[in-house]
Amino acid sequence: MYKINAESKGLVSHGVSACAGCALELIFRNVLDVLGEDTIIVIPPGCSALFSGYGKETAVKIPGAQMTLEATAACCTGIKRGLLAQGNTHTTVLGFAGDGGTVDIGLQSLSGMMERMEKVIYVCYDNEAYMNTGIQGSSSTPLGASTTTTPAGKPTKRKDLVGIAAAHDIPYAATASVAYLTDLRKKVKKAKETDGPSLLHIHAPCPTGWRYDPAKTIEIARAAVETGCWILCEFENGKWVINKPLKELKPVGAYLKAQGRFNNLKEHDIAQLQIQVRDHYARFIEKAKLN
Ligand SMILES: Cc1ncc(C[n+]2csc(CCOP(=O)(O)OP(=O)(O)O)c2C)c(N)n1
Ligand code: SF4
Ligand SMILES: [Mg+2]
Repeated sequence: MYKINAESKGLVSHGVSACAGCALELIFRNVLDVLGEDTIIVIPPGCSALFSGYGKETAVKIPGAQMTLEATAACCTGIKRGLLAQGNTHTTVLGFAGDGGTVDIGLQSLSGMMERMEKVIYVCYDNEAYMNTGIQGSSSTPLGASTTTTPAGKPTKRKDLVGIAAAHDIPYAATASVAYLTDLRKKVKKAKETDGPSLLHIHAPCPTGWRYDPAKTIEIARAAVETGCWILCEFENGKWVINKPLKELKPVGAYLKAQGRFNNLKEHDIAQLQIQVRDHYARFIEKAKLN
């Protein structure tokens, strides 16, 4: 039997094993708080798996399974189909995976789940690297960021996960940020009410891997949005919406310089990144206008 700390409030106990200042913890608590206890969670290896408990202890007060890194979405499908076979249409099935387990290793099973239009909520908390195994670069690591596999800075851009979900024409996909918790919680609620697959891509600043002061997690998350490095958007029933359209983006320099993983960037690299972020944002606005 797993032991849980039943005295703590909410569906996640206190005293979890995440690092100080970890955004994943905030995401985990808020997502479960909105979804409620009639939820089954599937977690692959990664920081969220250790967060949820190890050995004979768990921090999470709902049923769940730890899956392989490849198969979160496939496992969610199996659980959902099993519930439906029992006549249970009310229990929410939630996949909760990191960026590596989503945009790289679990992408095939996620694609299959979306193509089959399974009624599953899939949350990718994105700390922009394989943190749990020693900060290796993933295909969600942004251009220029130093990781243990890209020590001189990642030479390529990141994948666009919400764009990939939209290409499957699922009914609801969105990005979110811990700096905008009301918006995040509203999106989780929408995902719960969606009749079909929904995907939430949530920015998860990680003081350990990004090398910044753990007290600054919300500041860093907000700066990512204000500079256009993380765009808050929704793809709902075929239409794109930018949630906080910005007339002017803040310069990326302060955001990058606050994080040790960008220490290797020279001023001309930052200038190049600035152009790339502005271009990406402008293209996104054009895409939303095409609705
Ligand atoms: C197929 C496979 N490759 C590698 C691993 C080893 N592994 C376990 S956790 C992990 C990191 C996962 O990274 P991410 O999904 O981004 O989650 P994070 O640790 O950043 O929270 C890796 C590579 C594995 N379990 N399975
Ligand atoms: S390594 Fe990063 S994501 Fe993982 S628990 Fe620590 S702060 Fe959170
Ligand atoms: Mg990760």
